[in-house]
Amino acid sequence: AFFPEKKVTVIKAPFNGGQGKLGVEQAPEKLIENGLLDDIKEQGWRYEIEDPLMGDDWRAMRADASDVYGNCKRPHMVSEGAKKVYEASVRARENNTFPLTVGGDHAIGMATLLAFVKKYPDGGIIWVDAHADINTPTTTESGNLHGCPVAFAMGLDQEHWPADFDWIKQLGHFINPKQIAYIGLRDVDKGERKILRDLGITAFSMYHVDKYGINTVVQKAIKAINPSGKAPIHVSYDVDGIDPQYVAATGTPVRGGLSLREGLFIMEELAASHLLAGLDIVEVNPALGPTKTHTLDTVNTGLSISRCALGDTIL
Ligand code: B3U
Ligand code: MN
Ligand code: MN
Repeated sequence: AFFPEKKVTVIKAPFNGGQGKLGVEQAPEKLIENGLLDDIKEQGWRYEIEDPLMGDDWRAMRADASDVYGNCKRPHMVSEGAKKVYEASVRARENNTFPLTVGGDHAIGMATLLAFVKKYPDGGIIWVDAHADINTPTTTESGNLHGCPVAFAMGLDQEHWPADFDWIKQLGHFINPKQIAYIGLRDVDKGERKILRDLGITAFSMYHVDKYGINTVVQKAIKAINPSGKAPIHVSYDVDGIDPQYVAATGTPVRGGLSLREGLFIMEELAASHLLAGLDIVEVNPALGPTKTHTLDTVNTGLSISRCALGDTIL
């Protein structure tokens, strides 16, 4: 087991700079209010909390209209947020605790992935999402950096990075295209498709989930990123991978997603494999539920993902 001490580091990442909508920064508190920490204890883990974004004026950073680079929105803010989450994530890895990073928007995924591969250069990554989040500063149409974290973690298109991201170049490591697999894709931009194809990245869209079933898809994904069968696996879980009927309170819902059970099965299977070595839960936006019930459903889905990851939910 990778975590003999059974200790979680809950990394709060109330970050909203990777996209345009306010409210996603409320998610860590909402998840905690609704039982995230109690669940962790209940499942036999100890925990500590890291709050790496505390103390900075993110509101002011967000309001800074000069923070643009070409098409990219708020590169300085995103770089600062990602750097702090990276540092907290590295600390958790050094202490051999299980990093559970709670966003916030998905821009911080570049940080958790880079910290993961610093510790485990041959680790595997599963990215659950409706979107591929592999736009580069050149391909992004929206300019929202939560659509780009995988490209930054891979070091793609570095010549066109805003200078704010120099710290990533200086780390001396990136993730390799062979070590990531996607599940749940259904809204992939043209430029992203080309990147996925050119780099031969393993990607299971909703078509593949329907065609093979979720169990086969998870087995294939694990095999693709972890040929030895022994490497640790980090999951970056964008809740919009799950269908909006269960997850309405998110910034960019896309119909035709994973059922709640398919979404949870991914985590149950990884927990059962004893390879799971870290989890991000991102893009819950409590401000966007059309009703309170929708918001609570979404928050509860986030909590279920965490429980399936950390616990024995299989009986
Ligand atoms: N690919 C689009 C849309 C998007 C990506 N991630 C989310 N939406 N959540 C983009 O903006 O890059
Ligand atoms: Mn998404
Ligand atoms: Mn995402």
